[in-house]
Amino acid sequence: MSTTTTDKVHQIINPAGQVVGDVPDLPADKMLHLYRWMVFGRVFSERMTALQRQGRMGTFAAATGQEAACVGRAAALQPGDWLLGSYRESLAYMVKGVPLLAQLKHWGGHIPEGYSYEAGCLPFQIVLGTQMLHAVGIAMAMKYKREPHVVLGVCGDGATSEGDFNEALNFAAVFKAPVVMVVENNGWAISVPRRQQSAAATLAQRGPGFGMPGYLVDGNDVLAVYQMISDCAARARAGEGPSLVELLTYRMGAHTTADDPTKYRPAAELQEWAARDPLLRFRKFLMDRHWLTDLADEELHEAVGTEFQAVLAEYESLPPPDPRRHFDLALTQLTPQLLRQRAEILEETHN
Ligand SMILES: Cc1ncc(C[n+]2csc(CCOP(=O)(O)OP(=O)(O)O)c2C)c(N)n1
Ligand SMILES: [Mg+2]
Repeated sequence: MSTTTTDKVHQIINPAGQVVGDVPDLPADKMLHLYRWMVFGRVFSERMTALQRQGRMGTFAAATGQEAACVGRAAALQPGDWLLGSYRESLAYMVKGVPLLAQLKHWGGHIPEGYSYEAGCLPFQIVLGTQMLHAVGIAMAMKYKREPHVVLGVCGDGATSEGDFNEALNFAAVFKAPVVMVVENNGWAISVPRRQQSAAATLAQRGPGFGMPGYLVDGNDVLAVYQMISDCAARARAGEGPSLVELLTYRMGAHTTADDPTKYRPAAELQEWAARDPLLRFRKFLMDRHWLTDLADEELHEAVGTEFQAVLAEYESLPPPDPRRHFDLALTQLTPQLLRQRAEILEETHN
């Protein structure tokens, strides 16, 4: 396996919706399945943000603008494969099989929720980069057990500055772990821009330094993401070792509902990326092939909204989360400070 990297960005559909690469051989219903998930992801991020503003949901991390990257990578995996990510992985986890209700419960403060061992997804990691170590660990277990599966470890551009990210890549390369390491470069780590994160021209360049190939992919092109992750997963499955894939995308919204990006981000940058919206270009691709019409697209948006509302109603009929669990599941012995906080919150919530 070559360990060179190329600065050429892998792309199949350009921002204008034109085909510029080899389209993967997928039937129309599979293409529409990818699109449906992308629309679902957009609606999910919008509604969750609105719910948080109404006091009906906890702090939430939207993935608006990152739908192609999330859907493409998760759809490329097979049952038995694992997908490990951070707080921005909700959509990808749902594509992999984590139920929407579990996501609502997670963001609404019910713990432990938001993941599923059956679907191959561990709890979101909040401590940046740690999931990359877990991904390599699971991959090594699969290798020992000779299981024909792979693990996808996903982190952000900011997380690449963590020691854990670099240790995980080194170990994976040395021991040829069946893992694909994905960096979702959305341009920002809260208020820190990508250029202040690393002096390297691309984050994909790190791969060859560790002895694995590194690839740059247009993360707003769902087919390019799907194909690259499928190819890297196939190589890992065949015992050819890990790869590093950098998905170039953009965080169109705030870091979380607790953030205001207008304080640090130029509006022109957002406009530039809005023109590369992943949904618009895939929609055009599907329409050019007559696989989607305006009417079918409208119906799809409606169906997705109805699906969200139905599960939301189920979620809102549940009793509120028990705040005791946040403390009691974290530590067997609470510190005096935590004991005090526990008592305070019980008083505030009349538990
Ligand atoms: C080890 C660690 N340091 C700092 C933080 C605080 N923090 C939370 S999110 C974040 C930015 C992460 O940016 P990036 O990795 O690019 O992911 P994104 O949020 O853009 O998806 C920081 C610094 C943390 N959670 N963990
Ligand atoms: Mg980022």
